[in-house]
Amino acid sequence: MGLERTLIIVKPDAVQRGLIGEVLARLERRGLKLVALKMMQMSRELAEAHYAVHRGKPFFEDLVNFITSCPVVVGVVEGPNAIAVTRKTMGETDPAKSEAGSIRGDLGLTIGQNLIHGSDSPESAAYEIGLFFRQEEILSYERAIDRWVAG
Ligand SMILES: Nc1nc2c(ncn2[C@@H]2O[C@H](COP(=O)(O)OP(=O)(O)O)[C@@H](O)[C@H]2O)c(=O)[nH]1
Ligand SMILES: [Mg+2]
Repeated sequence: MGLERTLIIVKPDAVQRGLIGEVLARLERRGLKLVALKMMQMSRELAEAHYAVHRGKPFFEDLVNFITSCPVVVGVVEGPNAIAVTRKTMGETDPAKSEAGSIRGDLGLTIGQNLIHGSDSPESAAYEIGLFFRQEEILSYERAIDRWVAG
């Protein structure tokens, strides 16, 4: 049960639909700890770096246009197995294939508008966190509930 950190982005569709709180609340309720959080407008350059692994795919342009289309909320969450736990809480990439109970399965319909990004591996988490946050913006702190969610 390794303590991990992962990058999350509340995407433009969730921002526009007034679901920032709902999306973050689901991660918090899971027991994950927010250790960095900000609202920002992603530049094209940042979006292309963030989605570099998808460069050349047919949906790349649409994806960059979408993620830069309005402000997003970017955060780092921490917890035991945070990368996989966040991905499970998000659901599948395609909301139509996501289990009910997941963020995408409860709140989304189509792959282009799937509400949330979460890093998919320790390597991508390290890369993506480094793109969005300086070391000093990531906070280490104790919560009284930590021993009740990860004892
Ligand atoms: N329109 C479209 N968007 C896609 C497709 N595949 C992936 N995407 C978008 O690109 C994002 C990144 O893809 P991927 O890393 O595979 O999925 P994720 O890690 O679950 O977000 C997804 O969240 C979708 O928003 C596709 O086939 N069509
Ligand atoms: Mg991905």
